[in-house]
Amino acid sequence: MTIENYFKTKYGNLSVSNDETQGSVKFIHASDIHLGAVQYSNEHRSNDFIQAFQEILELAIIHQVNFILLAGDIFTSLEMLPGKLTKIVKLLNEFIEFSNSLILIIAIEGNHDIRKFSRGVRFERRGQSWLKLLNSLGLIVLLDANLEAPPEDIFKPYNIKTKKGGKIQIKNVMIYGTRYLGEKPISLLSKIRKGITNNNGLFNILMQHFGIEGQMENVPGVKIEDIQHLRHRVNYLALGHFHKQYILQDWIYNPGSSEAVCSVDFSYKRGIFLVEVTKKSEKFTKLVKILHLINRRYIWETIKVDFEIRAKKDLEDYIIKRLHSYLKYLNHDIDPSNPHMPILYLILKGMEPSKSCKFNEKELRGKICNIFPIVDVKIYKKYKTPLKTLDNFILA
Ligand SMILES: [Mn+2]
Repeated sequence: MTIENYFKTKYGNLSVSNDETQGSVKFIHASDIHLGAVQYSNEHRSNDFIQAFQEILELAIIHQVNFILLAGDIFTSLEMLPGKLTKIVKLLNEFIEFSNSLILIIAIEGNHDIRKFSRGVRFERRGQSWLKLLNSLGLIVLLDANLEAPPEDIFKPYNIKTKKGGKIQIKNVMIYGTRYLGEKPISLLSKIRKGITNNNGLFNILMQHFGIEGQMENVPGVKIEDIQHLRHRVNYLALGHFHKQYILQDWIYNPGSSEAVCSVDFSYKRGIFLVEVTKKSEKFTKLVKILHLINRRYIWETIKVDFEIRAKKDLEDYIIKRLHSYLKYLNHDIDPSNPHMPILYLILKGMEPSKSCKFNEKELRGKICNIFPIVDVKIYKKYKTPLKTLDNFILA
């Protein structure tokens, strides 16, 4: 993962060139990479998110795309260790060098890019993000619009010198983008429509960070009927926000998160889109392919405790004995940085063990990771509440 000159070492024979004779435009659409996520405070798990980003950059080289779209939540919060950011900056520098600056990375801010939780308090000072830093270093193109301006000035062309703007044209594709507009962006979306030039002979992409209502249970989103007015001006709505992948009405695209940010994400269809846009006799056609990323493997196991255990050590021994039989198929000869080494979700069921069995979860996780080729364990206790015995009634 921290190999020097990663792209050169791996793809030295491949050269990225700007083939002007090619009539089509190719791009990758990814979102919700959540760089900086420290899942279960595990170092290997936190590297998985950078690894997923590296894989997106690799796929851009392999497929020789013209640009990469990152539709928000590229970072998981403003809290980021310098070592992690150094890795990301180094990766971007190497990518730019290897691709001869021919593959632009175009991004917008998501809700996570601007959020910081410090000692449980939300960080309120607006306007800062790691994406702004990467943009000022010239490593990415960060788009944002001025929604207070008259329609013709809402989206100014991105200026390479000032590093500001709300739209950028690459061949015959125009990409528009804004910052995160909140959970209810409806009124702002009609302003956005006015800022998008219609019938310009270009393929219009709009990048936004919001979800469509109904695509994820119990998660608020924008009603699909409320964005139909954009359809006449936008050929491809590049969304981010919901970690579950969906494609709607052949113009709304949400790739899902690149890695699983929480345990439920593992069950969602997720990945990135590889899109090819071709113009033939004044009409655009697009071909959208779903690419899957090599994510961290995961396994769920359930252990039922159906007899009375009185000592902590007995409970731990029992769990480890059961895991020996469940996990014997796992390969012990792989390194934890290898995403094939799984994360274990362990459910404990059955009778609730007595108070004397209360184990230190961190300690048990450590023990399990030492014995088995497991990168981390997350333990869920789903015990039955003990039945009231006749004695309880008498004492009560
Ligand atoms: Mn997200």
